[in-house]
Amino acid sequence: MKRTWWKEAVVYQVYWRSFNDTDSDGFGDLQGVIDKLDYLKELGVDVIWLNPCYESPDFDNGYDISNYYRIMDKAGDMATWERLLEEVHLRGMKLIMDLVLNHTSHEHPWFQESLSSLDNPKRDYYIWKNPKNGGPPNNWRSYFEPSAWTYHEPTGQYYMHSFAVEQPDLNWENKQMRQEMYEMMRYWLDKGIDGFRLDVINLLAKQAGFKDADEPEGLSYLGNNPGIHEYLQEMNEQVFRNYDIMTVGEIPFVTPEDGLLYVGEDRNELHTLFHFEVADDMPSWDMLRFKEIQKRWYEGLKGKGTNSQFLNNHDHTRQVTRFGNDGMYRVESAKLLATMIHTLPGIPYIFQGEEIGMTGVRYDSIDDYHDIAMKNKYEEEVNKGREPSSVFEELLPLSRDNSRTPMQWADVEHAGFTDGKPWIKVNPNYPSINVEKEMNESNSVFYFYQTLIQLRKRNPVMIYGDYTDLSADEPDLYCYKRSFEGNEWIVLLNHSDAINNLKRLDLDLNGAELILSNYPASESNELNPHEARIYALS
Ligand code: TEU
Repeated sequence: MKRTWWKEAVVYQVYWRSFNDTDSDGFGDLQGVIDKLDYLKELGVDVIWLNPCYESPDFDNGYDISNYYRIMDKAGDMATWERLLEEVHLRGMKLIMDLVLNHTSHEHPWFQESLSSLDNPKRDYYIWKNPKNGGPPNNWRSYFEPSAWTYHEPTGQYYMHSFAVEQPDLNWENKQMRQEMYEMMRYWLDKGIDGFRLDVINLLAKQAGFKDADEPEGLSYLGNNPGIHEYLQEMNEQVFRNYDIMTVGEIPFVTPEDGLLYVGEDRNELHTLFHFEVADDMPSWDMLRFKEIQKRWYEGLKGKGTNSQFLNNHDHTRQVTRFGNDGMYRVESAKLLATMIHTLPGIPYIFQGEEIGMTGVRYDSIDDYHDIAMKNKYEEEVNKGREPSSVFEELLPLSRDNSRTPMQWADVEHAGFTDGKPWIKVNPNYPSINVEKEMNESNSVFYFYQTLIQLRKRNPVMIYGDYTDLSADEPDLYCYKRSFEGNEWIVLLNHSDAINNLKRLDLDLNGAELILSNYPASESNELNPHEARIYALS
């Protein structure tokens, strides 16, 4: 496969509202990101993915945009954003913007106009349908609500929303609307950004006929519908192909076969994608299933398209809590997961705080949570007459707020995130888990990430290497080979609280050089709990 800068990149996701607050309003801001760019440079990442910071009433933390051309007050202003871009570039890094094209905010002027009458030209920018038997047009659920439809009394129709009521879906069949979107995308690209993370991009095309779903709970009818590839090819032709950028599509419900249609190098659509077979579909760690997913995606995209590797973003519980051990082996486990993500085929992503081994949270009351997905689900279940405390308990482990707590900079008030009152409570473990502490310990998770990133710069085998699983049936051990132009690496992972013996794997490590380990270097056949090793064979 052709070498490109974005295949070689390590991406760091900045959830700015929880990153660093400089104006004491309790929300992180763009100036706060600027102030921490040297920290990110020291970590060594190449690309920053900035969560949406456009004008928004913030029902879904910026994923409900009311003006694509302005910066949200909480984040700052356009001049600060421009300085951010400049400062990122000055440090030799790149910036990709998170863009939501499937829906807008209900406060977007297009939607406001769309509400005004059946024949307003903006009516067709959204998806409006007549009632069916006095109720919604079909039985579709939305991600955040029991129905994907909301009735608008004055005009007597329902509008569709794949997410919250405040996030009406756009009608991509409308050519005029598509052109306005492409123009807006060129506006940002002409400012010099280096690409986009495209929110739920596979949801743009809706199922023809809007028929009832057999399994409304599954939601998969919302995505990958006929017409999506025509839209993306048009977007590529009118926007992407004219810039040297990186595009990563968020694509739930996708198989490797379909994934290739989005990111195949001969397809002229997107560069890479996030699939959710792990983050959304695998509630807790399942090694055999994880290996099967890796194998299927590797084989599906091999030589033709580029995958992405991540275990959580701002929508999921932090990886060391959900998939590792955030108790007695937190440090080892955080390093093991990092080793895995950075050595499997695909572009590695780091979600802010992961590089210091931040963990999920558990607050006492639903009032401490802000996540609209969790809040709406709580209300829905409680309204069914269920016991509130058991609903709460059920929703805690996967609340999206688990990853949204403020970045832990130091053992000072509010973890050094803000001088004000943080919009969401700081994880109480900040005195022991924070950046300052990590920077003062040579064995820290931070320096382990730094080493992994440096290794990637010098060893194309981590990027372009073929992948072979050498441990398919092992429930705790994961061992694989990467090989590229005569270089062979072996990665050994013991994803378990127990010691595991390597002998079971029948490996020949004679003469192999130990490149990296999260324990003191050892030739032992016994792998310690959560031990990770990388060997070079040649
Ligand atoms: O998420 C899409 C989405 O809802 C899922 O793929 C996600 O993994 C799920 O919420 C897990 O609970 C994107 C954004 O990342 C998310 O923050 C937004 O709320 C959503 O789109 C709507 O724009």
